[in-house]
Amino acid sequence: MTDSTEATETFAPPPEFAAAANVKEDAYERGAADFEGFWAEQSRDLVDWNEDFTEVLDWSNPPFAKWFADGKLNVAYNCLDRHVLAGNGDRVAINFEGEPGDSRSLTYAELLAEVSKAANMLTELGVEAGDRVAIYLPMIPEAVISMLACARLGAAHSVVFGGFSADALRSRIIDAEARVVITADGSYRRGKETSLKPAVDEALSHGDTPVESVLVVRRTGQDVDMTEGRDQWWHDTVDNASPEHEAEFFDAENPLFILYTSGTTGKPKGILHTSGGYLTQVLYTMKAVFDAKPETDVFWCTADVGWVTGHSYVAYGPLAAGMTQVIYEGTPDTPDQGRWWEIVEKNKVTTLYAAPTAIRTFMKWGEDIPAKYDLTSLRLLGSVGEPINPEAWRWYHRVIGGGRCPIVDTWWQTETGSHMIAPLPGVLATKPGSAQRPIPGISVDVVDETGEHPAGPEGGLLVIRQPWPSMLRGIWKDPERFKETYWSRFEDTYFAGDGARRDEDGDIWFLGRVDDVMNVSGHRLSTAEIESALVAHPSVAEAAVVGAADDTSGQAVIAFVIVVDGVENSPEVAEELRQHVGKEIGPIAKPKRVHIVSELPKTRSGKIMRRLLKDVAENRAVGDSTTLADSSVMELIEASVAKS
Ligand code: 6R9
Repeated sequence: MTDSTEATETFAPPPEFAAAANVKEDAYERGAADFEGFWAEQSRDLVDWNEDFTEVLDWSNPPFAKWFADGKLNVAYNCLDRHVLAGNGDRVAINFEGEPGDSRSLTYAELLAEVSKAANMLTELGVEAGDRVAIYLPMIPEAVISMLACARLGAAHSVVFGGFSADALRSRIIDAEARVVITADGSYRRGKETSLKPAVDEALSHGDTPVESVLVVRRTGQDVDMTEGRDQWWHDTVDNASPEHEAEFFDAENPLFILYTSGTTGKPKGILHTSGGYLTQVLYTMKAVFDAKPETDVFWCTADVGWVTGHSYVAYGPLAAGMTQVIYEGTPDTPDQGRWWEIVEKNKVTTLYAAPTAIRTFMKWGEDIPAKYDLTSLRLLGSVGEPINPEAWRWYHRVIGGGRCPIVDTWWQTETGSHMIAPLPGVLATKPGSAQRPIPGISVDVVDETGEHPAGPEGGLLVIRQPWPSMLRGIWKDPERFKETYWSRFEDTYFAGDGARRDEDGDIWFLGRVDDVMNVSGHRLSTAEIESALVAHPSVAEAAVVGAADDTSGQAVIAFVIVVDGVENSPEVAEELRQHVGKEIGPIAKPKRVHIVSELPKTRSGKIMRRLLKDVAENRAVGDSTTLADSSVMELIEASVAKS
């Protein structure tokens, strides 16, 4: 079978980029020779430890790892105080762009003062080291300020994405036993005011949460109900608190945050991350993968703080690295489809980190939109969240990166805490569609179903062989589920749940979640591969493929496709696309049905929820869609499928 995703062409880093890169080829060897020694060295180099550690890794009770356990540090101190003490207090930490066009800049000294005030206020509310605080905020500076204030106090935050429902918020508050909720009246999205506070009121209305206090940031000024004795305005309390706060130092394994992530089924898992190891690998990947140059770079990670990418590469990574970063509140098409590029031009962004789904949307809108802006400040591009199809990769490289910016396709998970597989941009010639190699100090394999043999050329399962510093320390309050989900399939080996294969150069290509691998008449087909073939057709803007139960073939390939403007929704077009896939990949991959739809169901982190499409394809009632960015999408899809 031919492979439509394979790209023979590679892109060597520009010589100046390679020469100036922070990390060179020798890092791979050093990481492989002695991974514990390697990570100890990175940690001492990149993290300010208040007390040095004597033991690097304690793996005496797998899968429960401890890294740098007897060291002491404060994560917020590493993000703030140390930069101010080093004389960089005047450097801009955050350039905030509000959706309506307002903007706000915070230097490191100002951010330290804001975080100190918030820490003092949380202390007044009784928050102590070891407690949990729920954060339900839009993408405004107070989200980062709140996270860092918790870290400063040694309290763990549980950020709940602002697009989640009151129910989702309530169950997460209860599971984490949060005492305080930090929220806002609302925010601006798509040119409109959205509200958040009513969802908090509803979540707390059952009286079954341990929440004692709610802090409310005023963002839009809309009317909100304030419950006496429970709710207080941020501007009445935090703003009046003292801007002085002395950081205490905590154990390396002190919990930093819990972040809930939905499994394919069942209740969301509270992924637990701790401090010293997490910060070490987040900082190392800032340096190695993002080639962070804090004096000159302007970093923009477009992810929401409600997602792990917003934790590691908005709240912690860029700040711990002392960089200037951009935070944007709203949607890419407000007030028009050039908004992102206007932000890049205005802020002279050097490093842009985004999801493939956003790139494909921009492709659909057309390259004349970014062409109107000066994007020459960009020097490095990143991709995260799902496999980036080679078409989108090339477009990103050419249209956004002007052909001169390396692209780092970064594979990682909420569970891994930071990048695991990604090219070092100054070292490897990058390959459209491949995340390529584990970063130095990380050891992965692609194995067959038994776990005993390397997978063949058709691919297999991705596993991680050794513990890594930013690995999850468990599932909150559920050690059994932690073992069962990740460590039971293969002994002492982390099972990631992703399908992958290696090409002849040893480079890794992701094939989607294992649950997205289809089996049609005994042939293994990847959803990602067929989607890539569809997206490569000039009529297609976006595609999602699922395997639906089929009497004859076991599973049948069903495709949901968004066509580009000007192409009509007709049986002829659907048939042409079927034939196209057959031609590109092989007749076996030809979708049984192609549904042309106007939207695809996506989470706010940009992942297509194939599970829901599968429900449609198998004529079932659509399952839980509460994590969708826009829950009305499923009705639109069901309606267009019914018509076709
Ligand atoms: C960071 C993040 C994790 C899952 C992961 C995989 C998919 C993420 C990817 C990628 C291929 C990449 N994924 N990045 N697949 N190439 N560069 O996305 O965390 O929300 O926990 O999702 O996302 O399937 O297992 P999370």
